[in-house]
Amino acid sequence: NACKLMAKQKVALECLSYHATASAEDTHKLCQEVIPSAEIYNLYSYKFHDFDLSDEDTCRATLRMFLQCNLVEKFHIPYDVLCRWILSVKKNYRPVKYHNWRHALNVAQTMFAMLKTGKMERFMSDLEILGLLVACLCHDLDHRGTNNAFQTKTESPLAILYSTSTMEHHHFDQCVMILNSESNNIFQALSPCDYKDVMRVVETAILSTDLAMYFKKKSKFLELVENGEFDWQSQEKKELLCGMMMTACDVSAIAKPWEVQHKVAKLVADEFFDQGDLEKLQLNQQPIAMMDREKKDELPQMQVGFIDMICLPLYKVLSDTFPWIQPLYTGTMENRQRWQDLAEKV
Ligand code: 5BB
Ligand code: ZN
Repeated sequence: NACKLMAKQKVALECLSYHATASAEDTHKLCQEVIPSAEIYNLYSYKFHDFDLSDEDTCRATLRMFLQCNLVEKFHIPYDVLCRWILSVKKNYRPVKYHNWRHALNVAQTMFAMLKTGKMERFMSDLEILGLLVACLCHDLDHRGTNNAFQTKTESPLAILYSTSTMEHHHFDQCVMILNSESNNIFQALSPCDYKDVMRVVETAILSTDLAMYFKKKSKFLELVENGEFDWQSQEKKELLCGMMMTACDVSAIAKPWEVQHKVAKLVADEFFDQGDLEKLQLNQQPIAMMDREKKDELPQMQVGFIDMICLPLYKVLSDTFPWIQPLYTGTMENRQRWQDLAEKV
C-alpha cells in the first residue's frame, strides 16, 4: 500500500508536468466558428476517415456529433465549455503513431454511425449516448504507444497502481482529470444522480476497451443472444452491450475501405515495432513477432488472425442482433480477402 501511494504520487507528478487544458484563444476561436454539416464530414458513413481533415476540422467534426445528437440542448452543456473540453481532450493525446487523437475521433465516429445509421440509439437513453461518445473520445487518453504487458514488464508506476487493465484505468483517470479542470466540465449542469450515472457509463465503457475484458464479455453476450434476448434494458445487459459496442468501434479500422485499412494497419504495425525496439534496447528482450520489425512480412497473416479471432466473431454476433450495422461485418470480410491474398503472395 505504501508502494501504491508512491506510485500514485509519481503518476500524479508526471501528469502535472504534462497536463494542459486548452488555451483561451483556441477555445474562443472554435467557439466562434460555423460548424459544417454531418454530411460534409461524412459522419453517418461507416467509411468515414480522418485523412483529409485538418486538426481544426477534427474538433469541428467532434462538435458536430454532439450537436447532431442534441446533447448540448438536452444536458445544458455550455457551448464554450464543450469547445474547451474537446480541445483539452485532443491536447492530452500524445503524438504516437496510432493511439493518438485521430484514433479517438475515428472510434467516436463509428459509435455515432452505429447509433444513427446502425439504428442502435433506440436502445440507449440520451444519458447513455452522452456517456458513450465521451468514453470513445477519452478511451485512449495519454496512451504512450506501449501496451499493458509493457507497463508490467517495465514495472512502470502505472502498473504498480493498477495491476490489471493498467492503461485503461489510466485513460479513465485522465478523463476524470480533464472534466475536473477549470471550465472543462461538460457534465456541470447534470443532477447529482445523472452525474453519477453518466460517469458509470464512461468508466465501464473505457475499462471494457481492454481486450482481456472483451473475451469475458463476448461469451456472456453470445449466451444472451443464443437465448433469443431482445430486451437490453437491465443494467447488466446494458453494460455488456455497451462494452461490445466499444470494442466494435475500437477495432473498426478493420472494416474500412481497403485503402484506409491498409494505411491504418501500417500505423498500428509501426507503433508495435516502436515498442519492440524499446524492448530490445531497454529490456534486452526479444519482442514477440507482432512487435518485431524483422518480421514485418508476417503482417498480412497476423491481420487475418486478428480478423478471424476478434473482429469477425464480434461483428457477426452484433449484426445478427442489430442488422443495420452489417456493413462493419461485410467490410471486414472484404479486407480479410485482401490480407489473405497478400499472405499467400509471400
Ligand atoms: C491481438 C491481441 N494481442 C494480445 C496479441 C496479438 N493479437 S492479434 O494476433 O490479433 C494481432 C492484432 C496481431 C497483429 C496486429 O496488428 C499488426 C499490425 C493486430 C491488430 N490489432 N491489428 C489491427 O489492425 C488492430 Br486495429 C489492432 C488493434 C490494436 C489495439 C489493441 C487494442 C484492442 C482493443 C480491443
Ligand atoms: Zn483504442
